[in-house]
Order: sequence, then structure tokens, then C-alpha cells
Amino acid sequence: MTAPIPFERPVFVTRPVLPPLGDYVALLETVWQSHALTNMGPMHQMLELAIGDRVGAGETALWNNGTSALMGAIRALELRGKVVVTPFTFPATVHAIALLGLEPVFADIDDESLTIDPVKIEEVIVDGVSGIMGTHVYGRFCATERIAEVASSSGLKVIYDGAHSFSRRPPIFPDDPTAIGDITILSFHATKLFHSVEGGATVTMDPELNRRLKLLRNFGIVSESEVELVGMNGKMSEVHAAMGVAMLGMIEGEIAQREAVASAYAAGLEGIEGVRIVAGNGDSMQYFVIRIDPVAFGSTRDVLLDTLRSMNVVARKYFSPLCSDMDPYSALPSAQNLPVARTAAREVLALPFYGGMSADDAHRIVEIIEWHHGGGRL
Ligand code: T4K
Repeated sequence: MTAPIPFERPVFVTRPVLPPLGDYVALLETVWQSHALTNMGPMHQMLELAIGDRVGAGETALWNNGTSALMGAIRALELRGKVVVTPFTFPATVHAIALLGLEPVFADIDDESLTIDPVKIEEVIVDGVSGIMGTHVYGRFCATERIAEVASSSGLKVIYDGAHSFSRRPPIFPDDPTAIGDITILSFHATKLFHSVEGGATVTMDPELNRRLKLLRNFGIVSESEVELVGMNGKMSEVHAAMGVAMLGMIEGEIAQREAVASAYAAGLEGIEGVRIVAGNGDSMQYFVIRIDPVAFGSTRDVLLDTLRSMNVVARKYFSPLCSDMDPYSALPSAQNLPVARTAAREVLALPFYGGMSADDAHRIVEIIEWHHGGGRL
């Protein structure tokens, strides 16, 4: 096989979707006229309602990003001491625990779903654990029913990091009372299929928790004369909310375009020994992730990544290194024995995946993977 032609410009793992500039400017004009720039103004209210409609369950509150939504969730549930958490996630999940002075306790993941394993959660629950945090990795759901059983038998609260979960067609959550846990957070960062440049949300089935979450994102202020809680500034500005409103109309088209890219990838990758598709095939259209079995494929993920990068394909190792191997956490006893997560972190690779790509781009990336599999190196 002859060497494939490198891409002329870098093809990144994602490229933010943008609404027509005119649509955004028209919304900004109303912001300019009102002089309401933040503090839950009209754009914020409009977006919060629209997101709640699309979520379709429980009550939704907007936040300025997914990380402060995670911190708000921990505070709203009054978690203390230790929190059981997955090591296979973006650092924000674990940092939210540590930033609030709590200690993460890592539990290994399930090899198939790459989400926190309920059996491993049970094994690491010790005195002082007050909650469980799982990540719906690449938008694939944790074993929420089983986790609910573990939590209720140990008196623990459950938070789900659903940063990747909004990137799918409704219903966003399965029709299952355990799906949201006590609180689920969403991220609307620029790299997400739906975004408000920076942004996030919390979802809960409990109206009182939603009331507390809304207080927590605004300094705990109930009224000019009453501050009920130690809160923060987690509010989304009107300029960001306007972007979210402009983006609402873009979601379906972007999902459809990504479906075409995913089909092109799937058709091409099928049959390459040692390559398995783990995300991008329906659950969520946020990431297209493959897993490389180094023996069957004949090369490690890292060497393949070098080849892809040499061809201007900027694939990413989401999520490697494991959070448990990062400096702030690597000395924790629970960070030492996570074999399933460690293997996954060595093998996963998020390929470029966004609506602006063509099926031909996906074919060319598959060709590079095939060429590498056949022994090709630059
Ligand atoms: N929990 C989970 C499970 C998460 O994945 C995340 C965030 C969070 C919590 C926290 O939510 P937020 O607080 O962020 O709302 C990116 C995103 O910054 C991060 O939001 C996301 N997860 C994570 C998976 O991906 P990086 O460090 O990979 O970003 P970066 O700058 O390398 O961007 C990736 C590629 O995207 C670039 O190579 C080019 C492209 N890009 C990026 C940006 C920001 C653009 O083309 N334009 C842009 O403006 O973290």
C-alpha cells in the first residue's frame, strides 16, 4: 500500500459548531438594548427553559461551565469526607471533589462501557464516604440501576458527570428513575456538540435540590436581605446564553452530519484487525472513539497516534493519563490498583469527529490507520 497523502492542515479532534453570525448578532442586539448583561437575564431564562425542554426530565439550572456545576452539585448534596469516583474521566470530575477539600477514592471501571464499575464501588466504600461520582463516558450511561442499589444500601448520594450526555437526540436520559442520580451535570463547552462557548447545567428530579443549586450559583442570595448558603458565582452571562440560544437550531443538523461521518468511519474500520469502535455509533454523537488491541493490531495506540499526527490528524487520548495517575492523586492508596482503567487508557483514541468533516476526510483517516496496520510508517 502506498503512503497516504497527509492532510494539508491539521484536522483536530473537534471543531466547534457555529451558528450563522447574523443570528447571534440579532440576539446580541437585544442584549445591547436591554443592558442586562448577566444575573439570570432574559437570554439566560430563555436558554434555561429550552435546555430543560430538551432534557425532558426533572429540573434544569444553567451554570457558567460544567466544572462549577459539578462543584455546585457536591455542595448542594452537602457531601463530606470522601467521594468514590471514576479514574477514567476528564480531570474536572476529580478536581471538583478535591477543590472542595474532599478526598477522591478511585474505583475501577467496567471494561465494556468504560464507566465506573458498581462492583468496584462496593469494594472501595469505607467509613467517611458520602457520595459516588460516575462519568457517562463519551455519553454512554453508567450502570445507574446497580449504582442506585449500592448507594441506597450504603446511604450515599449519587452525582453523574454527564458532560458528554447532551450530544444526543432526546430523550437525553433513559426512561429510568435512576438515570439522573441525585444530580447530573452537563457541559456546554465550545468543544461540545451543543455549546454556549462556556457553559453547563445541572439536572435533578428534586425541586428542593434545584432550589439549592440555583442559590449556590448566585452567592447563596435569596433576597437583598437574606443569604442562605455559602454560594459562588456560577452564573452564565447573557452573551454566553445568547450563543446557546443561537445554537439550539444547529443541534439536529450537526447530529445528522456526524452520523454520516460516523458511518464512513464504521464502514472503513470494520475488518481492520485489532480496532474496535467504542463510541460514536448512536449513544451520543460527541466523540468517535476506537480502541486499539496492540497484539491484534500489531502496534500500540501511541505509535498509531504518532503516525496520525505525522499526517496532520490530531486525534486525542481521551482519557489518558488516568486522573489517578495525575500528580495530585497518584499517591492515594485507591490510585494504585485500577487495572481495567489502566489498560483502557493505553488503548483508546478519539478520532476527529465533527459535522464540518466530510465522509472523504473519514475515509482518508481510515486509510492512514490501515496503512499503519500494514506496517507503513513515515
Ligand atoms: N467532565 C467531563 C467528563 C469533561 O469531559 C469535561 C470537559 C468537564 C467535566 C468539564 O466541563 P467544562 O468545565 O469544560 O464545561 C476539552 C474541553 O476544554 C473540555 O471542556 C472537555 N471536557 C474535554 C474533553 O475537552 P482539552 O484540553 O482537550 O481542549 P483543547 O483546547 O485541547 O481542545 C481540543 C480541540 O478542540 C483542539 O485541538 C482544537 C479544538 N478547539 C478547541 C477549542 C477550545 C477549537 O477548534 N476551538 C476551540 O475554541 O479539553
